[in-house]
Amino acid sequence: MSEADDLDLRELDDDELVKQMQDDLYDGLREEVMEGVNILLERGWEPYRVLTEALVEGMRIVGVDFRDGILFVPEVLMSANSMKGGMHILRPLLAATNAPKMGKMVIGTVKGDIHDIGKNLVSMMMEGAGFEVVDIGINIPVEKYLEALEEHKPDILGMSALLTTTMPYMKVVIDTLIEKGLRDDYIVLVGGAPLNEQFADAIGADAYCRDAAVAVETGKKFMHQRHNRLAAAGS
Ligand code: B1M
Repeated sequence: MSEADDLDLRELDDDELVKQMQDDLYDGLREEVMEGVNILLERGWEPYRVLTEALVEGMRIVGVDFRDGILFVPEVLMSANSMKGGMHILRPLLAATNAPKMGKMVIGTVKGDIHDIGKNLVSMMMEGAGFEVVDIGINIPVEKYLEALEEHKPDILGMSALLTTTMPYMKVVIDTLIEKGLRDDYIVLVGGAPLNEQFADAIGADAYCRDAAVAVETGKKFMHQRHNRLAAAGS
């Protein structure tokens, strides 16, 4: 019997439980992570707090040991699977909203890149803020972005990249939009751990979003500007 089997998560206080959940995420124990999420919610924690303090922080720790060669792909996949278990519980809570409809976003992770946890979080939080989100998935080539823009006619195009080798592909997408005379039809927001504001400026995106909360604020800000411009043009 493992140590995790012996432990009754309900006997832990909040700080101990959060620490234990981060350890369980590290060890890829999906059921335990999900149980921890449910206990924190029962104790009155806001879904966003559970997400950031227990899950996102846990995944940050995994990332450090992955970088340092202590954890390898199979283990990190199990951590990712545990994180997704927790997100599965939080998703309807974060997406439940009475917020007025803000606009529509198409989002995908760029070609060559299969990281999707950050993108999924952004999608959830944008939905929670009243955006309609069309998530077109991972490893998305420019043609698929164009198809989705044509089909869904969003206000915002969101792109995610987690690798230094894949982030330049965002420029390929933006340059193609420029070539086709479509660039000004969309607000282009980009995000992912290796990006920064200078990179977003350099590739011609409208803004870099450090995290999902910033993506929501930035999306809202640009939608307000867009509505004001349309109102001014109509008056
Ligand atoms: Co990968 N991986 N990985 N990985 N992985 C990183 C990114 C890495 C930094 C790890 C490390 O070395 N420390 C490193 C990249 C190094 C670099 O490029 N400089 C790396 C590597 C090297 C690799 C492989 C090449 C490993 C290998 O095969 N040898 C390989 C590449 C596969 C590929 O894509 N082609 C690989 C594979 C994997 C797994 C499959 C095992 C797994 C992904 C599982 C999945 O996503 N379903 C994985 C994971 C889990 C990670 C780490 C540990 C965690 C990423 C994550 O989910 N973070 C990561 C280390 C790290 O980032 N610290 C790492 C949690 C998430 C909430 O944060 O994704 O940053 P994040 O999203 C944030 C913001 O960035 C922002 O908001 C989000 C929410 O707040 N944001 C956006 C993100 N996208 C946005 C889009 C927007 C707006 C905001 O649009 C509007």
